[in-house]
Formats: sequence, structure tokens, C-alpha cells
Amino acid sequence: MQHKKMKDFPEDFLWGSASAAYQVEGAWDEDGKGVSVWDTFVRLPGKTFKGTNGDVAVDHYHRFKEDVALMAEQGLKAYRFSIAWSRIFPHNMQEVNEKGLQFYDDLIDELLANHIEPVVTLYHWDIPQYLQDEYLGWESRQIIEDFTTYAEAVFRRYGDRVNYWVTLNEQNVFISHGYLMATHPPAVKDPKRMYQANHHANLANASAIKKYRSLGFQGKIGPSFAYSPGYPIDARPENVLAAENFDELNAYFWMDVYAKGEYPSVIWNWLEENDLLPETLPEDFEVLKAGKPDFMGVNYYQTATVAANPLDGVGIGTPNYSGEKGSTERGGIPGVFKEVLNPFVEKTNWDWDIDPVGLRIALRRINSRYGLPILITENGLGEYDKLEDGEIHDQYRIDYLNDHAKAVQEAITDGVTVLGYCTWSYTDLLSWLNGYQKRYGFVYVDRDEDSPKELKRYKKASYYWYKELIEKNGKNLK
Ligand code: BGP
Repeated sequence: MQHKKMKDFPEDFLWGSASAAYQVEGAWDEDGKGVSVWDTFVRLPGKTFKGTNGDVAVDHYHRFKEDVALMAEQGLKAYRFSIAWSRIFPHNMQEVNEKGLQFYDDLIDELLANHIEPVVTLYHWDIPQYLQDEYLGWESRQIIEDFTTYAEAVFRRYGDRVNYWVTLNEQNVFISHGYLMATHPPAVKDPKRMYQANHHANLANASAIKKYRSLGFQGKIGPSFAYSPGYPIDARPENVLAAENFDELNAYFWMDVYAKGEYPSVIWNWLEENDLLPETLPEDFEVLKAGKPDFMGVNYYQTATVAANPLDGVGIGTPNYSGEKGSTERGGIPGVFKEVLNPFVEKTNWDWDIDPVGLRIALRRINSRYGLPILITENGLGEYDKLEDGEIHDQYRIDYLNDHAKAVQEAITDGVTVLGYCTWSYTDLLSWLNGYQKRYGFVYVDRDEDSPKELKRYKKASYYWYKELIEKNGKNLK
């Protein structure tokens, strides 16, 4: 619908930006930190772009004060970051590493001293390696208890100062990349194991939320889901049905469990038919129902356009991790859907659809289906940036963010409750599989795949644009 007048963003709207421990911190083996599965995975030949890793990343561990000073000068209202589990429990689940806890204490205090709300992610994909070795990590039920123990330790330590918690970042991504496509650790290609690991992750998520509430904290807690709404390529009914399939399997299969504590019946039925059902216990569903979130965290980058795919049709495709435009080979699931080119939207150099209307659609669908407030925990543009005489003219990023923030305002005007908008990312950082050349930040970090150089920070044009946007609380959006 078109509105005659737009609503203003709420006065306490969280204009934020985000990062993740492995992608920014570096200091991978300092101050007692243990090894995570990502520390191991990046060392396997051919797994990441040019063999890049996060050993140094952008050295946020040592430079967090400089980074927070940049945030403060920009007027940032919220900073979303993740805690590295392997800094807190480096070698086992009994001994806590005080130096690891201290690092996040210092970061949180520095943010609060600068009036920036910390939004803390418990898990952004970096499970300690010893849990993987001992019992295959997410594939064992033991992970539910261990994740809850870890969560409790950080709730107790920071719960007096942190009001926003994200439990799991993009469960749909780390589970499907980890156990179906083998492009993330533990690099398995086995759908049966994937659905089992996923069920445990659902339980760990709900159990951590339950634990948070039982400790009496009053903050808000929820997962962050990578939502790419599905569109049918045209109005042919079988393609419309394929888009339904896509959203049921790729979105509601996760979000229904978070918000309602139950799996969508169409997908449960499909899993059963394909002998993929996870093993469950009757009490699991009580845990899932008791662990409903306060908000749905949404990471939005793009929509997916799909068509019908016969039972002997295409399988898993090949994404573009090189930055060579047009190199994506689209895939699908036989008998369910296949992804096709959407001719109506522009693409990035990594072939991601640029679709701000899709963000409004995502917010609207979540609002209608779950009635939960939404925290946008990631949205941004990964592109090549050029440092020229100390400046970065990233007008393309300004346009992207302007159009997406406008879509958020439209959704708010539609009646959706949106708590905040965190861009991805604050500084440039390591893109898991795309090295350092795919940049997202407001702050350029001068390093590349070959060398960390001096890791000098430079403010991009988008840094100043967001500063003004925050000052005006979105009134200058075009
Ligand atoms: C999300 C992740 C982030 C970040 C972002 C950009 O899936 O939560 O950690 O990496 O996507 O993705 P990429 O780095 O692959 O371009």
C-alpha cells in the first residue's frame, strides 16, 4: 500500500551496526583463548577465499577503544557484537577464562560510557573445537546443556548492563552450510545429520532464553534469522506453489519453531517422507514452547526468486565467492523449488539481489505470522571499495542503505513494530568465505588478503551519511 504520510521512526529507535567475534577480533590465541571450529576450518586447504583467516582479522581485540571512539563520534545508538565462546570456556565447560570475560566487560563498559547500547550475540558460529572433537558439537544433545551453561555464565556477568541479547546468529545458515553444503565447519554433506543438529540448535536456543528469564533479567532476547523472502518468478500456479515451498522450508521451518515452538506440518511431513526426521523427545516441545523470544532478529540481504523444480531437477548450486559478477550457478531442491534469476532487480558483484522492497515484505510477513517486534540485526552491501587519497566514495552503499532504511520506515508506517536497524558491518571485516575484498563497513580498514598492513581506519562517505541519518532520526531519508 502507498501511504499519504510516513510515520516517524520512534524516538528510541536503535540505529546500530554489527560485527561478529571471528570476523573482527583477531588475537585468535591470546589471553587464554581456546581454538574454535573456525580457527581449524580456515586452515583446511581451499576452504576460504585465498586461504584467508581471522587470526588478525581487523584487530578489534586490541583496537576496540579506537573503534568505539569512531562509533561515538558518529552518534551510533547500538553496537551488535558477538562473544567468542572459546574465550570464555577455552578448554572445557568447567573452567572459565577470566581474561576472556574481562575483554567483553571492557568493551561493554566502553560502549556504555559512550551512550551506545550493546546488543550481544551469544553465538556467531564459533563453537569451541573441543566440543566438536568430544561429541560432534551440534549433533549431540549434550550441546543443549553446554550452550545453556555458557549462556548463563555471560548472562550473570553482563546481564546488569546488557538489555538486548541475540541467542544464535543465523541458525539456518550455519546449519545448512555446515551440514548440507560443507562450506562451513564441520564441512559435512548429510541432510539427515543436518536436521538432527538443527533440532538440537532449536533446543539450545529455547533453553538459553528460558535460562535468561529464570535468572530474573528484564532485557529482551531472541534469535537472529537470515530471512530471504521467496518470490515466484511469475503467476503460473506451480511457480507460486514453489515459492510457498521455499518459504515453508527455508524460513518458517525455523521461525515457526522460535515463535510458536512447533515445526510447520508441511515440512515435517516432507521430512518424514524423505526419511529425514530428527529424533525428538516428547519433552522437547515443552522446551521449545517455553523458550519463545521477545523479538525476531532479522538479517536481511536479499530475496530469492524461485520456480517449480521436478523430482529429477537441479540440486545444490554454486554460490559466487569470488566477486566475479554472474558466476553464481543457481540450485534448488528437486521436487520443491529451484532458484532463478529475478530480472527486475539489480545485483551486487557477488550476485546478491538488491531489493529494498523485499525488506518491507520480510518485515510484513514476520509481523503477520508471528506478531512479534522485529530487530533488524543485519543489513548491508558487500562491495569492492577504493581508498583514494584517504577517502572512500561509497555512494553505492549510501544508496543501498538509504533505500533499505526507507523500506523500514514504510513497514513501520504499515504498522509493523521495528525496534532498531543494525547495518552490517561497522568496520570492514573478514567475510567468512570471501576474504577481505568484499567490504561492508562504514569504516574502511586498510588491509587485504596478502597482508594486514597497518590496519589503519578511514571513515567512508557512508560513515558521514549515517551520522546525519542518526542525528535527524531518519528524517533526511530520500
Ligand atoms: C551473514 C552473517 C555475517 C556476514 C554477512 C555477510 O550471513 O551473519 O556474519 O558475514 O552475512 O555475508 P558475507 O560475508 O558472506 O558477504
